[in-house]
Amino acid sequence: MSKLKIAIQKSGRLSEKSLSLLRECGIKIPNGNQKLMTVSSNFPIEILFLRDDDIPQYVEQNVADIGILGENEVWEKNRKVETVRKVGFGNCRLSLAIPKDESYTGISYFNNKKIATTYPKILNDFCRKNGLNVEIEEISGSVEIAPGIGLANGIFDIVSTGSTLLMNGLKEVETIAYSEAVLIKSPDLPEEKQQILDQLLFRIQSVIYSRENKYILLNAPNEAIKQITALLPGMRSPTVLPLAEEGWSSIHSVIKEDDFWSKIDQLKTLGAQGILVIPIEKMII
Ligand code: PRT
Ligand code: ZN
Repeated sequence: MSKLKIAIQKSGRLSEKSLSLLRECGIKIPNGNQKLMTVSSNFPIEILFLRDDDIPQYVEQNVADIGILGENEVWEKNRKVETVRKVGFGNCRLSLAIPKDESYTGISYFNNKKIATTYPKILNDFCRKNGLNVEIEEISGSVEIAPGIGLANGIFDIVSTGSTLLMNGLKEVETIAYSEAVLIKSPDLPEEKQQILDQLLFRIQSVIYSRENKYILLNAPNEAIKQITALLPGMRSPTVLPLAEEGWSSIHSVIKEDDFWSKIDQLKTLGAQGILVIPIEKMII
């Protein structure tokens, strides 16, 4: 039986999370990612550990069938690959930054300026779309030091917390794109491999649902059931079970983690007590 070959980052920000996602999908992967390649013992998949920059090319050339990498690399490399879905981590933005003491006058500030970046294609596309005449200085790392050493007037780079910019005396002035880790595939995946990918995608979906949602249990007076049900619609509708104490029920449902804190006060006002919020291991809708 053929195996699906997945390329993930060998060592870097996305490595651990890519491996954890596969493991949470129930895929057993031997420890130690120092090797170039490893095979799962319980799912027809081979894992290739590569530099993230190389993943689009390898997927285009069918060295790997699928890959997980930052969408920014997909845009930059512009290879013939299909983006299948986001995988729930690696969020960042691609921004223009300039020395903090410069006064920023809007995007035309960059006209006839030099910008250092490791993402020349994304930057060039942006400049062309906005009619900017910019000199792009491509460098392979430590972009944030470029203005300080006189290599460029500004930089175009990935930002997440913003502390790298701050530490280098820079300020973020334009956000050009938001990126996160995605799963890509080769556009000509054989049917057999597509079937394995479909199984994997089904598992990824259930892992992502379970990360985003929590199981919630609470006790409430019967007269509040209707309003609480409206607040906690759950997957179909909540389970309502009578408590031994007359006039009270236990309500079980599923809630989005992000919604929980905004709904908690309303639940308490409606008389909810003994609220428990429990992680969900897997969730299939
Ligand atoms: O060796 P390899 O080529 O595989 O790795 P790499 O060094 O190219 O990539 P790596 O591991 O740094 O990042 C992999 C992917 O993670 C990127 O392509 C992005 O999609 C995503 N990602 C998410 C980030 C960041 N957040 C991030 N903060 N990639 C890089 N950074 C860097 C950024 O370049 C800057 O130097 O972190 C610094 C900014 O961080 P803050 O928090 O100070 O703003
Ligand atoms: Zn890289």
